[in-house]
Amino acid sequence: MTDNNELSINCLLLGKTKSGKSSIGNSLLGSYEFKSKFSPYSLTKECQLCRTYIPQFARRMGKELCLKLQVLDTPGSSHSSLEHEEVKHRIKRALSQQFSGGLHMALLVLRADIPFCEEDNQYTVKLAEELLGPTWNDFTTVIFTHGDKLSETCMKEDEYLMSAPKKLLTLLEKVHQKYIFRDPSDKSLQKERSILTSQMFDYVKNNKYQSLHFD
Ligand SMILES: Nc1nc2c(ncn2[C@@H]2O[C@H](COP(=O)(O)OP(=O)(O)OP(=O)(O)O)[C@@H](O)[C@H]2O)c(=O)[nH]1
Ligand SMILES: [Mg+2]
Repeated sequence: MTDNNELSINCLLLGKTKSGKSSIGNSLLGSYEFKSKFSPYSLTKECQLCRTYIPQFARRMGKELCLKLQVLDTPGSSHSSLEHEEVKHRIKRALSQQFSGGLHMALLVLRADIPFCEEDNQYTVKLAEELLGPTWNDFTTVIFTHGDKLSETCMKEDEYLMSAPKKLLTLLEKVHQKYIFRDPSDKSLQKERSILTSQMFDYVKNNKYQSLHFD
């Protein structure tokens, strides 16, 4: 996790197609690296790794630490042209090829504006379990996209969660209440990156900087 004056987070984006994975990836990187747009089909077909360095991310014992952030974008579950097994196979292969240094966090991307239905998301959660193994929940953080719809309706995050389906609350319990609401409105990519990375870093620290390794 810490190498000289460098911290590192290796992050995997997982979620249903059109949940906003590539868009979050771009915010994390602070630049438009991944293709992301409205479309009636699944846009991302291949896994793609991009990295960025964020200087002066933190300080330790008077020294400034830079964050090396690596983000793996992936094809989504319920893909419009790939079978579930093929999606899984592509992500599995990319994990072992790209994250030889281990994975610190998987971001499980859910749309805040679509009611959580277990049946609909079963492949997404299953994918996390299948790819990350029995401790998947220690390494997984739920990230809600379209959080801007909450501010549009003046709904607070805790109000949203209080009225959320039990299945969603059970999932959040499983991942030890690690969740982030994303609200990209009125923010530059850089500003959003700074908010997201600091929340992610807290979760990685709370998980004792552990990382998962793949064959
Ligand atoms: N308003 C709003 N739009 C979002 C948000 N996140 C993503 N979008 C939009 O949703 C659309 C799909 O986002 P993508 O990032 O392409 O989603 P994806 O999960 O990568 O989709 P595929 O690769 O096609 O499976 C794009 O038009 C994004 O701009 C969000 O938090 N708020
Ligand atoms: Mg995509």
